[in-house]
Amino acid sequence: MEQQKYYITTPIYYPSDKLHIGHTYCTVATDAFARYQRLRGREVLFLTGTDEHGQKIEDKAHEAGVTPQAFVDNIVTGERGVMDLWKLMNISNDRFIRTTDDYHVSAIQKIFRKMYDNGDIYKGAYKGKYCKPCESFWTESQLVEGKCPDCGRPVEDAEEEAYFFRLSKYAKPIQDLLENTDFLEPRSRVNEMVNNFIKPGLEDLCVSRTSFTWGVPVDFDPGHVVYVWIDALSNYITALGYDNDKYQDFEQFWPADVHIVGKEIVRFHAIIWPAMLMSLGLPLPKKVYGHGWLLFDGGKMSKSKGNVVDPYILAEQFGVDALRFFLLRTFPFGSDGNFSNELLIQTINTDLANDLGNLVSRTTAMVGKYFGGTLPGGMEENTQEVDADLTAKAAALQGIYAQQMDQYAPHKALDEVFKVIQRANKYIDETAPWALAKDLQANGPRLARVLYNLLETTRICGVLLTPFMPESMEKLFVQIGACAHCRTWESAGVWGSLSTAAAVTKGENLFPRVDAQQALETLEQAAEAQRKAALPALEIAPYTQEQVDFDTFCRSDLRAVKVKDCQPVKKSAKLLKFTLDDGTGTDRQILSGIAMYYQPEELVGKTLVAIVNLPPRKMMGQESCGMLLSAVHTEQGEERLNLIVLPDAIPAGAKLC
Ligand code: ME8
Repeated sequence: MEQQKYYITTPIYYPSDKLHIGHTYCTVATDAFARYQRLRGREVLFLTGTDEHGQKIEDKAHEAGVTPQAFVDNIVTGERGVMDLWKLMNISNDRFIRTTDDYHVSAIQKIFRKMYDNGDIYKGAYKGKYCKPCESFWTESQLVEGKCPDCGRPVEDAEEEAYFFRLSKYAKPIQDLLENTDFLEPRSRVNEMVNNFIKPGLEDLCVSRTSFTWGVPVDFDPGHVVYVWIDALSNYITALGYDNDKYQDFEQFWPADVHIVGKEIVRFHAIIWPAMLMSLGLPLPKKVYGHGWLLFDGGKMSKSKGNVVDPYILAEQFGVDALRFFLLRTFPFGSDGNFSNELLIQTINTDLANDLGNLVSRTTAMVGKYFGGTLPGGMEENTQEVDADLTAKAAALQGIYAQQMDQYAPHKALDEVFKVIQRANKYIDETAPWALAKDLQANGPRLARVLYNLLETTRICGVLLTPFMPESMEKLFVQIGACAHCRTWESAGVWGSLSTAAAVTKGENLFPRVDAQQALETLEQAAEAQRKAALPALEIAPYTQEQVDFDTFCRSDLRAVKVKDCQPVKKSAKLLKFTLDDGTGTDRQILSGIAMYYQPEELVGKTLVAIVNLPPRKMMGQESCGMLLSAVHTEQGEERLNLIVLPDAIPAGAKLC
């Protein structure tokens, strides 16, 4: 067994909003790699966490009226927060770091000081644009039409004291690292880094801020907080115990085997991070892998576009394993991919329900039906060409799969597994076990062989699918009677590991077929409910700026009126027809658009307020003489109307002023 330490990380997530399916993609992929390495017998440390400092979080907390710490606590540890999501998705991280953890904060101060002491961090001036009324510094690119993005007023050139990191000093070694090693993959990202960032000239990096306070204070100059990327990138070593006593694994696990990151943050991981490590005199990670994005309608998912896909809704609807599988089966890991619910359903139905699900249910059902759940002794040898083809493909699968997984190509590894699953389904058609079963006396040994070959192929595929669908493969192993040894990596490379006397049971259907139309409707309803819940709880109409003079206002004749009768108006969903006592002795008829909010009979006898000197007008062919007053507001996106109801003691006709 290969015994080797293996350290793998995801990016640490910004808890500025709830996480979406794009974040889930990255974490599920890293989890599958971590589980794959564990399966191979390596001692794995899998780290994930949250990156909780910075101006964006400070601003969001301010908007929400809470402290930044309370804000991030809610998103990280609160209900349906980051930690809940990883638990739901069966993420097997060994450690979770929060950059607000005390041990990390003090380690960052030490790291910053080390780079200052060795001359790689120096004090300089940050040139930018300043908005005096807002007391805010902006960079050129943050301005909106050259003006302050907050208040829209003109800005002026200004300088702010700041610390800088000598990134320029490391340009050459980093270019070497990128061009002459396989540090960064996929390879296409190397050209992007070198051409877009290194060749135009690497400038020193501003690594402290004084314009906000939610960050790690520079301990020898407390007005400054450490730039959030210096703070965030260092998580990969502080979480092992570098410059702190919380953990003691740095010597054992550093350098990392791989940092899995999204393509937009490759720049930080492939340029700034190695430069920081060089400055600290530490070994570099062995690899940075920059995966692609999940797109939605061709664009990036973002809250502002309102196209974020909630992993909770999908996992509840389709199951965690089906969702994990879909993400890694469908999209080539290094490239962008277009997410859609239709594609998700199609993948579940084709690969999981049809191919894998059918193979398992047909095979286990036949072992039960023909042999009562255990194959008889004395099965025939593999004699036919179809046997040789299936067994050779299944036995060779592990090697091909490993090659793909080692190259961070889970979609290709899964493709290989499914080729074998499809081969096995074809083998059922070719060998026609139901025909053999017609004469068990004569064909029993051959039938047992056929079914064993199917069970064994299923087992091998099951072992290799474990990193992707851990829970479902546990169930599969129980159904085919696989012992503990038959679930190991070693056994997946050896044809014939499953005992011929394994106890087979046809259990629950592992992957039920999804009714596409029904599922899409349910998803739409869930998304709609979520959109509504995200709307402001209560909204009132904006106040009218234009003033009305007193005399004009007083010309409106407002009276108390008593409801004598109230009826729905034919063919109108909105209108109710009121017969009112307005104190004149003659009934007044008013039509009002409130049928959605009241039953007519509940209004009879109530004292309401009407404007009585509006010119009469016709509505649905009936005359309306005046208007009833209501209070209007919006609740969860829906307009609400409440009639103004006066105390009963007020007589009909009383004037309101
Ligand atoms: O970048 N498809 O955090 P983050 C695929 N805090 N991946 C996506 C995605 C999508 N639609 N949307 C986001 C940060 N991601 C920093 C990291 S590490 C020291 C600090 C991925 O929460 C994104 O590419 O904005 C990134 O790898 C990860 O989610 C975290 O993004």
